[in-house]
Amino acid sequence: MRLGLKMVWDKESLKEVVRAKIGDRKFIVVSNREPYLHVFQGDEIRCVTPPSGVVTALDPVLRACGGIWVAHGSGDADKEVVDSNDRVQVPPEGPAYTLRRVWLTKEEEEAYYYGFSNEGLWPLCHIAFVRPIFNEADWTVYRKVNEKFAESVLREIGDGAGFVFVQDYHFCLLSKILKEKRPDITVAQFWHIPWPNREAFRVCPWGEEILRGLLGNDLLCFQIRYHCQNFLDTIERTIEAKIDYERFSVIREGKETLVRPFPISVDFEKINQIAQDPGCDEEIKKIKRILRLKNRLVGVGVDRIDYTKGIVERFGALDRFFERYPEYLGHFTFIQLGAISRIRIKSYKEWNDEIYHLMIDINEKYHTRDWQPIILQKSHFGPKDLISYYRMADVCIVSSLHDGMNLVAKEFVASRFDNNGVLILSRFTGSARELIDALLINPFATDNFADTIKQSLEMPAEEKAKRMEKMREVIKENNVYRWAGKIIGELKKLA
Ligand code: GDG
Repeated sequence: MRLGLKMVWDKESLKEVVRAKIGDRKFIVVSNREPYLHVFQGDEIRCVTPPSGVVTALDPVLRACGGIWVAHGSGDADKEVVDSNDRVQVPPEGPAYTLRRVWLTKEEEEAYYYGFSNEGLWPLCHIAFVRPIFNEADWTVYRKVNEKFAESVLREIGDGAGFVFVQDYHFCLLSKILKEKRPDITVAQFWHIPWPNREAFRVCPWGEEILRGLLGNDLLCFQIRYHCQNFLDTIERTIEAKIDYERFSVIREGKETLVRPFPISVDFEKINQIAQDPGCDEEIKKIKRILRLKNRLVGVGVDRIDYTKGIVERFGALDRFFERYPEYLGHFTFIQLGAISRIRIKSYKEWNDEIYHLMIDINEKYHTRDWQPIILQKSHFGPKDLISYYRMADVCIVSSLHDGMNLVAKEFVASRFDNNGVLILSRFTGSARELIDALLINPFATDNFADTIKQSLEMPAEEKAKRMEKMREVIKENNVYRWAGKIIGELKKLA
């Protein structure tokens, strides 16, 4: 589809690119989190989608171009629905690609996922002031799990040619293992979270091995150029390798790894369509009735409950806002949708408790007979429900302390076909580089944050529309199909 002179990527154009560039090679995506989990509900088996930015972005790509997605089978009914090769066709309502499940023991999940990945690498890469924990036993299992995934991927490729697209920080060693066994396949990896500067990275005891593992890739992608630069800088100071700053690549033992920024995105058209469905209007009415919102102004936040998302800072700013501008008491309600995440990790549990108690304190301070300032909903929402909340909001607040991209900001913009609603967006997200018409904030600057909430609620309709229109143009053009198409185009040059 063309928009003026600019090409707008969609499912069809991505399909064409995949056909032309990948041909009959197998297309394999690897991530820790699976796009569909099967879970028991009483005697029935239900299929659910997890709250994950990686899944949000990759599922439309796989639906468009088919292929195999290798991931950890973590649903309690996952084993019930796979074939003898641990495969199941998804999505259930219209199968478009193969999900190949890898089984991990409880101990493996504990050490590789909760341990090294999420207590070590996650805080290491986010400047969120949570100390990374590096445990030798976790690292040993992490390595083993990377080998385990490599076996599954190699089995899926068989003797043929293949493109493997690895996702995220759970697989720092996977690409190297794959290339050692099959130098002929092309391997790329997308790092969804930030890459820290070299001073932060050097505290990791296995930093060198991690860097050597990542240099197994033919193409290594980050969200923004700044993370690429941090990566190259880390390589330069840590291991023996040649860096070509012109080509933005690393050469080590004769092998080149290209390092490139590719800002990830969402399926703009799909979200835009769902938002216009009359079912959404019905849903909004229902939510307003159940939450007794009447005709009050509404703010919305949607996050996995994670300390990097700045929810405590957001609640702090709301407190300051009501303190400074009491005329809004009873007239503005903030709804926080928070999907529980990684709750087995101590810092996550503590954060959950802190958020809950903070909400209670703020509500106690300001509530009236029929109104409370913050409503916290911790249940899991389907994509349609989320879009109804986005559409209902006068303001959506994204206040991450550090975030690779943040897809919630882009989803909100894609939902607002009415050109209404204001986005308050943390400067410390990758999205802030593209969405410059949002109201950009520093989530640590509470007074300014509180004033920005007021500004958002008082913004003239004309200015809101102008800002939203511009942001929608950006996301419409830079959608997730373009993201995938560009990466596949780059890979083809290397194959
Ligand atoms: C990483 C990086 C980067 C939320 N609650 C529910 C739900 N969600 C969905 C949202 C959104 C996704 O989860 C979260 O997206 P984020 O971008 O905030 O991502 P992270 O999970 O932190 O992921 C991040 C991303 O990778 C992609 O590269 O943007 O920077 O940290 O899509 O709508 N989804 C469902 N139910 C919920 O209750 N189904």
